[in-house]
Amino acid sequence: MLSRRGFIGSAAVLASASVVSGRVEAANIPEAPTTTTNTMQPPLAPQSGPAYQPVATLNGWTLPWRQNGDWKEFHLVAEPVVREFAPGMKVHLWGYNGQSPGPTIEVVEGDKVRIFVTNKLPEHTTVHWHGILLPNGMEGVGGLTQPHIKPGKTFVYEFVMRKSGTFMYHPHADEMVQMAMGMMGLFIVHPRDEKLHRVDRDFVFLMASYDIDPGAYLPKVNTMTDFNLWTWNSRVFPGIDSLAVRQGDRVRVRIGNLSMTTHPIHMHGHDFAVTGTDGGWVPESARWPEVTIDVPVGAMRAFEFVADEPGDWAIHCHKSHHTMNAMGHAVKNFIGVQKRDLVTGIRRIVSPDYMAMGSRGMAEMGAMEMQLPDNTLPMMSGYGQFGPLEMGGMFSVVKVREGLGANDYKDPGWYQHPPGTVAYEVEGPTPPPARAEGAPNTPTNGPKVVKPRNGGHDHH
Ligand SMILES: [Cu+2]
Repeated sequence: MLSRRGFIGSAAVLASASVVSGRVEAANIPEAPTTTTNTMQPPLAPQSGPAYQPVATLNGWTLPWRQNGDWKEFHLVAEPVVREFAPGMKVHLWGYNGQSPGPTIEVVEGDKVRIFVTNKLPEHTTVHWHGILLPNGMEGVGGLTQPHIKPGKTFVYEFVMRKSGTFMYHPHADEMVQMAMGMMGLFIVHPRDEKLHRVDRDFVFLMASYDIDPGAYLPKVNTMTDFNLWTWNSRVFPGIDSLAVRQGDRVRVRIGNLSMTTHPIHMHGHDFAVTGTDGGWVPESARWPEVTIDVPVGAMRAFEFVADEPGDWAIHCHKSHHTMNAMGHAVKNFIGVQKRDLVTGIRRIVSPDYMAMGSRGMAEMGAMEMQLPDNTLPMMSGYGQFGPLEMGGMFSVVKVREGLGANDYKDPGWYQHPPGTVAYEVEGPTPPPARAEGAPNTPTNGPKVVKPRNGGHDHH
């Protein structure tokens, strides 16, 4: 049992004594819990020590630990896993304890943490504890600070949590491949003082990107920029859990970015304060208001707000291609082109399945039942109470409701709007759409622009 007195009074003595005992105990490897479920597991409330508010890992879970003397012991197993990105698509990834991302590790400032890492991958690995202050030899850079963990071997990491905050873990061995294969997890350290940075709900997720050909099960690991699936905790909309919030709750969202580009995460309906990075808590006097927070590559951001606005509020990456699933970027802009007139001819030449699309934008694809290869998600999908959402990728909904139970994270369904508070249609004459003079006419583009007969610059 961890005691506050022991930590504050004799931390140095305990640390040196337990390094010795650690070597002895290392042979006694704790069991490694595993899960293959895609739905959020109930947050793991602390059984001893400070009564912190446990984090809610979207579509994920928190790794149970074993108390062994002064040490909290965890066991991570690096291994091949199958992750469903959304119903209709499963991906062969590498992860930890049955899932990608791996389970969230959750501890308290001052804890002595011992993490066993077993490698069941076909190649060597290490685990780097991103952002955590620890002895150099414990930080997991293969070749630099430790020998690699060979397949079949188990290594032990031991360190004392010197500060609270929002961190992550990932390999520092064959990184390009191992991170492209989904190896990553969250590492949350709660303050020892229960009242510090206290919130009622604390959501966490990691952002990643994958390049998976339609119909394929394996990401292309060499892709540098042209990814086609943008994930939160290795899930895409509509497969991402909604964030159920009780009206009036103080809410924190912690986001890490292990993809290859930045993600400006935008939340509707509230403004929030940026309260933390993987470097620590932002001092109260330095917090700034936002509705969008750009999360740089290899970084974490935490923001907080009071959920005082009931409703279904979108939360999403503001790069619009990141709220879509795999698509062909080479598609031309056909807005205004009457492809319908050409389709019979094209079908004769190209394929009887050819479809005329894009003449009025791409929204029609949100509701279309298209023939897709097996194990492929539509470019955009998902339905709300008013129709198709035309989204994919990095998109979810913050559902603020009156009277939810504390720690009730179940999807509360769609928001019941009070009468007279939904945008509505009116009828009446509207002006014709604008069109540049001289641009070729198509019947869909409103009134004909009449060209002057002997219009000055036309020569024949
Ligand atoms: Cu993005």
